[in-house]
Amino acid sequence: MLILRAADIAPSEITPRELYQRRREFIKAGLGLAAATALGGGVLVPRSAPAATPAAEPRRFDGVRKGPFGSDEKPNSFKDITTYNNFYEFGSDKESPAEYAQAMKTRPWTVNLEGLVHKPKTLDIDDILRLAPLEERIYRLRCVEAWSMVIPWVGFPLSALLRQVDPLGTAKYVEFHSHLDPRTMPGVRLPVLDWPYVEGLRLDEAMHPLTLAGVGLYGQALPNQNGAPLRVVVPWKYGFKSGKSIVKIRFTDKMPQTAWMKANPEEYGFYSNVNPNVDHRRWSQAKERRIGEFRKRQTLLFNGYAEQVAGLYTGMDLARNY
Ligand SMILES: Nc1nc2c(c(=O)[nH]1)N[C@H]1C(S)=C(S)[C@@H](COP(=O)(O)O)O[C@H]1N2
Ligand SMILES: [Mo]
Repeated sequence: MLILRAADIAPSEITPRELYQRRREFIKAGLGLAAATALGGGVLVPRSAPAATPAAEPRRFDGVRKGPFGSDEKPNSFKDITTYNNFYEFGSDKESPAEYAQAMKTRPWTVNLEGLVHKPKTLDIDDILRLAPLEERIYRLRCVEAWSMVIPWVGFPLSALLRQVDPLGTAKYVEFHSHLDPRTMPGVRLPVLDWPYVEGLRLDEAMHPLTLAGVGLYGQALPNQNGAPLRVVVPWKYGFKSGKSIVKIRFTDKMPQTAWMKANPEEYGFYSNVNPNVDHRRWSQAKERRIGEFRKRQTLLFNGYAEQVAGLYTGMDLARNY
């Protein structure tokens, strides 16, 4: 996900002159563009900017039952999961989201469900939390950058939320729009992506029983840096397909133009199913490093969920539909 150098931004996205001018603004704003390396380069956000408000008492969920499809692997620690994050709106290095996302207000919070549906609705997050029994599901998360974690999510099947608006027969895709607030999100001052962060799934992928509306982890409400108060969790795809802090869900008949596809269509395809045999343009996807380990693990087709999801792609060339 490292499109941080001016040279990496598609020329169609931005002219050199614009970039030069905007770059000067970032420098004035104290947001230098750090040179990126192939992996792990990041935009440095000054440590002084928005004052971190003390984290409110985390909300614990009662009566969370064990859901299906859980991995029996040992989850990463709460600390790893909440301090090593990708949430570019809060800066593109792994530590920034834990600090800056504390300024994001997650109440009141509504989610608009619109587009090709019979009953468009705006739902309050506290009503969404009551739509379906909450489940714990321990899923692997495989980032496109070739690291992985195991996360004990709390959530419910996303299908229960999507059904609220009764999609039309013509709806074939769903778009997920993340919250955008330049006042609390220092990362959006950088032209890394065309904000807001937009992701998308085919409707059948979004309705699949593995796909979660994620609302928590380790038995408590999602920390802001993990996408509070509502995020998507699609465990067989690279992590960037799972948008955080969702405010809008739009049903369409056209394949959505996602933020990463717009930024670099050669590197980030619409499907982005985890696949050890289809390399990223700039690195192999055959192996991954589990956060907290040194040795490399083999990456599994569909991140180990082939039994559940391979049928969604019958007859499709996975190298072409990357
Ligand atoms: N809105 C938004 N959603 C996002 C991202 C982001 O930068 N912005 N990063 C994605 C990437 S690349 C990954 S790997 C996962 C990371 O989720 P985690 O920090 O909860 O582990 O969130 C995804 N969702
Ligand atoms: Mo990622």
